[in-house]
Amino acid sequence: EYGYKPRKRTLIADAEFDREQHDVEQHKHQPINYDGETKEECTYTILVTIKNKKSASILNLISVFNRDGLNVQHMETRPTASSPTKTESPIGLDVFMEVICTDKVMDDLKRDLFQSDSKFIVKNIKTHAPVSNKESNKINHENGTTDIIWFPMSIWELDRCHHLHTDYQPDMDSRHPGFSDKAYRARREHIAGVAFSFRHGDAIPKVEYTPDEIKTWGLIYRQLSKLYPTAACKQHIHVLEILEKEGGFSEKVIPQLEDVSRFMRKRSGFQLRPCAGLLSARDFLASLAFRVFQCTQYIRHPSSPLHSPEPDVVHELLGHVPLLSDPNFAQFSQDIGLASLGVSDDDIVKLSTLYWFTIEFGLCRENGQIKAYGAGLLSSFGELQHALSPTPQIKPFEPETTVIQEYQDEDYQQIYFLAETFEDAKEKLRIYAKSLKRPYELVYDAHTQSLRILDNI
Ligand code: HBI
Ligand code: NLE
Ligand code: FE
Repeated sequence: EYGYKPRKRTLIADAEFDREQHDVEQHKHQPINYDGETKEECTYTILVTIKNKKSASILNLISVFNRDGLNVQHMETRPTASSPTKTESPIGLDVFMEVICTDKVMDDLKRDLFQSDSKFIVKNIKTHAPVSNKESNKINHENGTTDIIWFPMSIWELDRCHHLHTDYQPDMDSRHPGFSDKAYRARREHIAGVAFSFRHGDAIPKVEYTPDEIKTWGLIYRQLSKLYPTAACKQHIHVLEILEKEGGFSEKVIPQLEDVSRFMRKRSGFQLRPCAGLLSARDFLASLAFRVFQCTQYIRHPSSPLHSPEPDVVHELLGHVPLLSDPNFAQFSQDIGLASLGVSDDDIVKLSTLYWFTIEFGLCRENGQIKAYGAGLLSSFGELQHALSPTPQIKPFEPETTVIQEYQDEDYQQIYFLAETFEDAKEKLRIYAKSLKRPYELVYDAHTQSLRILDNI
């Protein structure tokens, strides 16, 4: 039995999740004073639209940023999706900047931007500073404009998609089985370090697993292997067989992510990148758009081997990896990722729910029988049996109804969704994705692993 009931990972919390404020890496060392103002420099992300006027050029904008004490780290432009105001001609330029400066310099900059004769529309300024008691960093802009949310345009930019849900870390929640286990917490921190220092293009560093960790892995591996022949979908069984023959999978060793990633790249073009735990849904889904799966590298606490409320290396390697190595399923996963780029927080919640009931807890039909393809089922001995028992309710997978289904992640699911085939699910997702309000029409270019904006908008 597992005793850990994590805080309900509600959909609301996810929607309200502020990406910057949870960036563990960036503001550990930011001193704040009692006004909540950072004395030190911090990082700001700024989104400005340049209106399509003669006097409003990008050089003009840059000159506003050219000031002492302001360091531009990154700058990117894209055509504006919609008309900045109803009377302007439709095409403007969105400029996304990342700058480092103090509060004081930022205040001066804002003033100058707002006073620049409305050549520019300041859409969004956010700080990477910790929670401050300033109301909000968002700018309430003119009617008719919407925030354009930053998203990665290339696989290299996934280095910025690492915002963690800190409340699931073993040192943040007293109900976590590893909370009072100092050695486990230290271990988790060490392995988190690998993820924090990883940059796209690096080989994933090896983790030397301890005999106890390997014991936990072996125990779960043996138990699950008994259920797979009757419970797992054929794609999972097929790839796991190959992983055992060629990929070094066995109950005796925990496979290294770099080796597994190489295997996946060969089979479906998916690859792994190490992450330190549960990420924000937006970051997690965005990486799928580039066929990158953010993968934890630590193993669950030995006190609850047969069900873990959070992802761990067992869940990723036995649950996700076999299916992500299947080309059809890989395409379905990438499609969810592509659908998520730049959409509203509400739509992110819907796509997370869709992800939850398919990639995590999906059931499919096979020769008239019901099988599991969801990774959360395939990595949990307890829930896999539960899902295929007569107890839970089973509904057909239909994006419109699936995305609004409520769920909890404290315990086994009460409801599962049944897909006829991956092909069928993919087609339904494609139609659903079209209905989402998108800032840009995007196409994925597999050669460069980046996105192109279609210029017919
Ligand atoms: N982060 N590392 C990691 N693994 C997940 O499975 C995961 C996540 N963040 C968000 C998330 N899943 C869910 O919100 C999905 O429904 C998208
Ligand atoms: N419950 C799953 C397991 O025990 O492996 C993990 C689910 C992660 C979302
Ligand atoms: Fe998962």
